[in-house]
Amino acid sequence: MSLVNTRIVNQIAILEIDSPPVNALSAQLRSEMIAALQALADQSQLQAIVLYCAGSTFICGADIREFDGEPLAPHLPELISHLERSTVPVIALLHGHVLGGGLEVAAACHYRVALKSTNIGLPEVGLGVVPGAGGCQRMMRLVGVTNAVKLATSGRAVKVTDDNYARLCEHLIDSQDDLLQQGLAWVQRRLAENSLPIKPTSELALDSAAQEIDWQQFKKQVQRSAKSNPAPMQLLQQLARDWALPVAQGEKNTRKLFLQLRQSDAAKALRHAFFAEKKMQPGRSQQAFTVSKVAVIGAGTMGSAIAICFADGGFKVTLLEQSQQALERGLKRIEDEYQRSCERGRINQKQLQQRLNLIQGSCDYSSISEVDLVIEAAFESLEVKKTIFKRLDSVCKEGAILATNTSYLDINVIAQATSRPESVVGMHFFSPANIMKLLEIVKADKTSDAVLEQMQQLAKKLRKQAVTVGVCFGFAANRIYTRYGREVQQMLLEGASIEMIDQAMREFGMAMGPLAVQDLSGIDIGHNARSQYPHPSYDPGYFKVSAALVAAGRLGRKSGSGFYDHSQRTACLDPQVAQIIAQVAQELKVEKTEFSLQSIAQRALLAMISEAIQVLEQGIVQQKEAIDLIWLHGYGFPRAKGGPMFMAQQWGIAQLQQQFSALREKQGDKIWPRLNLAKYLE
Ligand code: T1G
Repeated sequence: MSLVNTRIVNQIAILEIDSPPVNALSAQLRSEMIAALQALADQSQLQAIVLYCAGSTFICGADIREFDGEPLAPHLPELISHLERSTVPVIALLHGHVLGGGLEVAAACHYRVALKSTNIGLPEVGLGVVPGAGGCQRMMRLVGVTNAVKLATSGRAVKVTDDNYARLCEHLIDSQDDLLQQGLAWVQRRLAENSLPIKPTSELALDSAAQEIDWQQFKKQVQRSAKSNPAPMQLLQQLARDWALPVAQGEKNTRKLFLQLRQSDAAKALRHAFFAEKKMQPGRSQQAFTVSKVAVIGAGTMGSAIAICFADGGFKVTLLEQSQQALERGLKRIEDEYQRSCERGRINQKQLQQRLNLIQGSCDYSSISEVDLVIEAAFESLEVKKTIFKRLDSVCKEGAILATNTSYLDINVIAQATSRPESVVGMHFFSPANIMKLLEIVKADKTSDAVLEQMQQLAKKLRKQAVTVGVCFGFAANRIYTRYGREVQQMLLEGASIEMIDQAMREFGMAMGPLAVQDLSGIDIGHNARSQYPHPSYDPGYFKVSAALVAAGRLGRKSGSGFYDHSQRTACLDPQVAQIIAQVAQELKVEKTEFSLQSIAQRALLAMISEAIQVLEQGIVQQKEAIDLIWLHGYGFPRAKGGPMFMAQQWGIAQLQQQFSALREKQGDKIWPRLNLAKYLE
């Protein structure tokens, strides 16, 4: 099937691309575009060529699926050259998402006309690569060096109407108008005025302001945002070196870097994350979305952040508390959070007020009788939740969905407290709920498919990464996170120091060390949740360090001390904790192990992988991609490492088997069970 159709109207050639779903620049598309341009080169009467895409978007970029293999001819620079060297003016009509290679194609055309709703961007660094077909060099000449460098090193898309980028397009069209019709009319007008000269982008001059670029400032910004992804910094260094070169030379240098990076581990991991997110996206829904009014029970840290989530998504929210005092504390917390977002420029004052107006407080259950969805975010106690759900069941209208934000508790037991178990579901948010993207949708035994469908659609509207999980202790995310925590504490007992463990995981790329996280969230939270379940008899050291710290009143930041001493502004080590750990290790007669930063990180990852495979084997999640998305979006796992299952794939079955059996030798097969690795890893 041809992807490019050419027709000529009034001596203007319309080269229409139609390669669903997003007009990605596959080898076939590049080849057909070049053939179409070559065929047009012989048309002497031609006055212009208009490049236009059918469907929801202009070319969205290279076909990322080609990156795992060798580069396929014809290569994008060849197509770019045909466009730029055309003997008649080429005008790109832009809509949707003009990204990566798509923007490189548009920048190589002589003119651009766009719908005002169009987004433009160079997201390549987010895939661990860099623009490989002169996009940086041509954008420098079209929007200025600073703006081009910012666009390429941030990887973030901007609106085509953004003040810094509006000069990219010679003409902007209202979004509800017909792009092709209006675009052709503009071309015809300019031709009639004889004001459509050919101006190859690569021959345009660089702006004089480029001399004053503060490359050090750029470096600080990139260092802050790039985390463990090397591509942004490598691109910045490349551009700082050769921004002033002619396009051909600059493009050659950047393409060389692109070809190097596309096969890097980071690029493979980032591509894996991209496609895992696509695979986990819900299909087109057959069911109408019926949730509009929402209630949140509990105005504590989680409840108020969940209320913010919904207000951010445009939902009316009733925040219900037992006492006026608790309610006012929650509303104040929400207002403060919105003020902070405003100060950081994430929202403006008008948006702040709009969102605050969506959230109403109440202490009266009758005020939520007509809501479509309730999210309970009360104290993590089964009895408290059963009481609340019993009351919700009697107050809420028929068909209302009753969700709980519990992290660990058995939702089947909570559902039994109601007469509508088919409408009971888990919506497990991750703290801070208004920031972390992960949302675990917990399917209890009787949760209906219709309710799950509503949850999937709701997650999309809340811009959350949804993963549907089954009921077990900690569901999928906290169950694997608990296993990670257990291994960290075991390493403490075997002699690894607190600072070494946190340093090892930070250097691996986690946002924070696991023990610093414990102090932040409160050591007693996990301790109390675990105390509601029997202690595994086969694991004598199971969170014994946490138990000893809680017994000593060391709950973390909130009590002034935990794994660290928080009495000063900066957390510091406390010899008392090392004594507590040594005491517990001695009582348990734990054998000492020599650790390196690398071996600590590896052991932690092995624990995650082991538990993840058991979670898959027990059907708590259905796809292995779900495990990686849980860690990327719920716990700050470094995206440039892909996730625990991606890393397991990279290590390979043989190495994993060897590592697991060595640990099984020491700690037994209950803690390190034999696993069917071949079922989940190639
Ligand atoms: N290549 C291959 N497949 C792609 C793709 C791409 N670039 N973009 C999307 N898809 C698939 C996606 O997997 C899904 O497949 C379907 O299209 C619909 O996507 C040379 C080197 C454009 C904003 O990074 O950001 O150019 O699940 O659900 O919500 O220098 O797709 O249906 O089987 O996301 O409307 C740079 C990535 C590449 C853009 C549309 N470009 N794509 O969002 O649809 S590198 C990108 C997106 C490059 C040059 C460099 C989004 C979108 P399936 P979707 P959407």
